[in-house]
Formats: sequence, C-alpha cells, structure tokens
Amino acid sequence: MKKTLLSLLFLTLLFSCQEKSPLQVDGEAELRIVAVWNNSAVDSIKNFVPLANSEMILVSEYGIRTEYTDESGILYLKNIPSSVYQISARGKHPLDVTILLVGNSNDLEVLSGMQIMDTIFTKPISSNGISINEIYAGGPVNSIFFFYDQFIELFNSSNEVKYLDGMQIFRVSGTDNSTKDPGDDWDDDGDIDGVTYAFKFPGRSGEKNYPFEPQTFIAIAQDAIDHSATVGTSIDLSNVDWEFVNQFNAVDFDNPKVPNLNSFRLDKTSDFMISLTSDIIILASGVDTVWEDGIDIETILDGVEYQSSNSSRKTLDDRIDRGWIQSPPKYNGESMQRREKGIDTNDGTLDWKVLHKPTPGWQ
Ligand SMILES: [Ca+2]
Ligand SMILES: [Ca+2]
Ligand SMILES: [Ca+2]
Ligand SMILES: [Ca+2]
Repeated sequence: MKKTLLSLLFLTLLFSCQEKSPLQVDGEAELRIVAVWNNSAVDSIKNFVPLANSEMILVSEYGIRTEYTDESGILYLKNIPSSVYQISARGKHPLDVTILLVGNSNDLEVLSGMQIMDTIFTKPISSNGISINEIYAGGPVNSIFFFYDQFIELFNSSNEVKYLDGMQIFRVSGTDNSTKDPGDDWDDDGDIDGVTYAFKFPGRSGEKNYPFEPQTFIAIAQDAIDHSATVGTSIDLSNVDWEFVNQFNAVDFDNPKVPNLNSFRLDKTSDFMISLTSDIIILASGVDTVWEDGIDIETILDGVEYQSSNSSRKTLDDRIDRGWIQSPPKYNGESMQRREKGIDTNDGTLDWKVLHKPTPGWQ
C-alpha cells in the first residue's frame, strides 16, 4: 500500500508538470483524490487504508462543492474549472464511528488540461475545549437595514464542565495605519492587535460561578429580544443564554431575564455589533485583561475571520486560524456554522459552512 501511495505521489508530480497549451478552454482538468487513514495501530503493514464514503469539500473561487469518495476511498472528477483548491476529506473512523477523521490539502493548483492526483492523509480530530460554533451576522431578509438579531454561539466539546467566568469576546477590525491589519501581531510580541470591541462574562478567569455544561451550546445575542416582532423574517432571541449589553450605552436593550456580557473597553458605547459580511471574532480565556496592548495568543481559545469575497485578504494571524469563512450575502437570513459541532482544525475555510437558517443554541 505504501508503495502505491509513493507512486501516486510521483504521478501527482508528473501530471502537475504536464501543463498543456494555454489554448485549452477552462474546465478540462481531471482530479483524482484518495483519502486514507493511518491504520498502523491495528496493522503494521497496511499503514494507510482508503477512507471509503468520506465527505470531500472543495473550496475555490467558484464556491464550495461537496462530493464523496467511493468504496475505494477515491474521488474522481472530470471537467473541473481551473482554480486554486482547498480540499478537505472528512469521514467517520471505520473502527469507531464516534471519532472523526479529517485531512486537508491546501492550495492545490488546478489548470486546464491537467490530470491531478492527490492523496489526503486524514487524522483523528479530538475537540476538547470551547469554540466559537456559529456566527450569525448578516441580518434577516429585509429592506430596512435591520441587523440587530446578530448572535454568536459557543460549544463546549469537552466532557467536563467548563466555566465562563471572565471569558472575553472581541471584535477585531481595527487598523493602526495602512501597514497594520486587524488580527495581525503588529509588534511581533505574541499577541494580536486591532481590538474594536471588548466584552466579557462576569467575574474573573479561574472563578467557578458560570458553568458551561459539556457537549452543550450557548447562544449570545446582540439583544435578547424576539426580533420577529420587528421584522417578520427575523428570529426570536428572547430565550438565549446570554446577551451583550454595553453598560456605557443608556439605550442598549437589557433583558432582565438574560445575563449580560458587559464591555470593558471604556471608550466605546457601541453594542457588540459586528460587520455583516467581514470581520474577526476572538474568544479568550480572560487571563489577559489588558486589551490595549493586544490579546496574548496563548490566552485565545478560538478565533475566526469571515470575508465576503475570496479576493479579500485574510489578516488574522495564522497561529489562530489558517483560513477564513466565505460569508453569505448581507440581509439574506443566512448564518455561518462549523460543519461538525466544535470541530476546529484551525482552518476556517474548510471547518465552516453557510446555513440557510440560523440555529441559535443547537446544531
Ligand atoms: Ca445589546
Ligand atoms: Ca440582560
Ligand atoms: Ca494584553
Ligand atoms: Ca447553531
């Protein structure tokens, strides 16, 4: 099997070099991808075994395409358009369906006329912490510029109770000057800069007053109101777990039945309003309480960037996430969520998908 793989890799190189004349029209490339998993713990000879019926997600400038490998772990596609592809293979572990196997192939360049072979080596993914699981930013279907029904959802994918005390949620969209981008480490000192809004759960990191039960979600609303009363196509957020309330803003709505995350950026009176189509959201432990000099990377639990167009430049530091989510159009009622709850391979491009309807507190 190993030998076969080596020859596959060799063929990949060989075919990659066979670029044909530029006269050929777009869409004549062929792609043969094999997904494999490492079986060495079970069988020391057959190290890599095909992953049958696994989901294959292909992301390119043409959008996101989902296919499946066959019984031999192979996906064969003809007539695919020229582009640079990010490809993710995801499947259930053949010996334990509770384990997800994930492998990614990044920046695969496909040109017309090419026959490309690629092998994706999948690995078991364990998720054992708190992650940002859904971002609903774009607003419902409406023509009055209504987007106050935004929410962020977290998931505790561990098997233990975690505590929210002191945890922080940031919007990171600030630039210092033309050379410094949001979510980048401006001074190369191990933190990310560009904090626009800084909100936190009550208390301090290490305290244990606000439990987050294992394998559960929490939804945090911009305002915990039944927004469908204002805009019929919107959603009811009156029963969410938490809401953002900027205590320096006298008119920010405060549902007394829903506990609050307050602002700790004293110079801002805005509610936690995020861009409808492109922004960076950071979740941090709360150990670093000083946002002004940047958020220490080691305290960041999760961070994601979403962008409306793949010509936009990703600016979030790669140590937080290597990819970015392609956001749905604004005022379209669509949301962004992880493909599998809590599963974070630190590649937002492949880990997330667009939902036709938001799902606050569930998946
Ligand atoms: Ca609010
Ligand atoms: Ca409240
Ligand atoms: Ca800091
Ligand atoms: Ca959800």
